[in-house]
Parts: sequence; C-alpha cells; structure tokens
Amino acid sequence: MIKGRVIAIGDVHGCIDELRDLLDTLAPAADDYVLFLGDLVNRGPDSHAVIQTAREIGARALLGNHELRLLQYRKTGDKSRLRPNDFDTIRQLTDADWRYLENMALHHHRPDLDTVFVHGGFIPGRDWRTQPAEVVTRIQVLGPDNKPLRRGEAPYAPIWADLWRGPPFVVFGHTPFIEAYRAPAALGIDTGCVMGGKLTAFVLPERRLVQVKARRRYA
Ligand SMILES: [Mn+2]
Repeated sequence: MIKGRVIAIGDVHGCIDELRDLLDTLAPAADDYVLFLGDLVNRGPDSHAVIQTAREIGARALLGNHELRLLQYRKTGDKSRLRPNDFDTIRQLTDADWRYLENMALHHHRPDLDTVFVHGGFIPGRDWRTQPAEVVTRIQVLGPDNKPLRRGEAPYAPIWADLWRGPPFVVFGHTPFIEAYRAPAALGIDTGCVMGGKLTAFVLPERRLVQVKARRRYA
C-alpha cells in the first residue's frame, strides 16, 4: 500500500538556495518519502546547510561518490585521495552532518513501484543488489569487459543506462545531463545545478519531473 509520494532529488552539491526553491515548489507532506540521490556536498556554496536541511525535513539520502570519498577519509585519516574542495566541506561539517553521511544507503528499492534509486548506476546484466559502493556510486559508462568507467575515461563508451533493461526501473544521479535523461528502463536526474543547470526532482507514483533553475554557475 503506497502512502504519500516518493520524491527523488538529484545531485545538490551544496546548492542550498536552489534546494530551498525546489522544496518550496514540492511542499513535501509528512507522509512523503524524500530521497536525495547522493552528492549533496562539495563544489557549491554550502554543503553543511544542504545536509542540515535534509535532516530537518526528515529526508533520507543515498551515498554519492563525494560522500564515499569523505567517509573514507573520516575512517582512515588518509588525506591523499581528497580533492581541494573536500577540505572546504570537511571544515563545514558538524558531527550531526557526519552521522547523516554515515547513515547513507547504497540504494533504495521500492518493489511497489518496481523502482530502484541509486547515485551512479549499475553494471547491466548483473544482480544490482550485490554491486559494490565503488561501482554504484561511480559508474557512468561501460568500457570493454563491462568495466565501469567515468565518461571522461571513455568518451565513446555507452552510458550504462542505455544497456539496462530492467526490471527494476532505475532512477539515478551522478552523470550530469542538460535535460533529465530518459533511457529504456532508467531515468537520470542530475541536471548539473552546480554548473548553472537545473536541480531536478522526480515524483512518484505520478512520475513527474519538477525542476528549478540554478541562480548562477557555481563550478
Ligand atoms: Mn557523483
């Protein structure tokens, strides 16, 4: 029995003003399930405010590659893999923010909607449930031998979502597109807000896109 809506929100990357605009438009109700698709942090103006807002509205969040990198540093103290803007984010995060990051799941499955939500995606043809964090938070395209790669590493390789047949239907972020990306059994909703694009939400069960424009280009 479905109660309320599922509201999936694409990569926010610290864009707090646009997140507030989007939430004003969506006006989530108490029985709506608000789910961030990861990469709430880094690059944009205020990672802390984004996580605080997510907490305050009782939203859940999935692990993105940016959070995964921050958490690996938090666990090991090893700074060698951090990127310059990770340091800005680390300075902003409170203990409550870190707890929120530590509770991020790899994916969220809704059998009643035949839909799985994930940050990056999945290797097609394999059980999505057993794919590791390094794959599901980072995959963009499929290289030779089904190797998950970033788009920049293999510009002519197919987007994983184009080869995903489902079921389940997959809603994902991570790979920025100018418009929401409609594949046969997947939908990409990272529309590059931090790069001056849009912040996109996908609302189920009505399957409606809700978008706000970036106020400016932040990265
Ligand atoms: Mn990402």
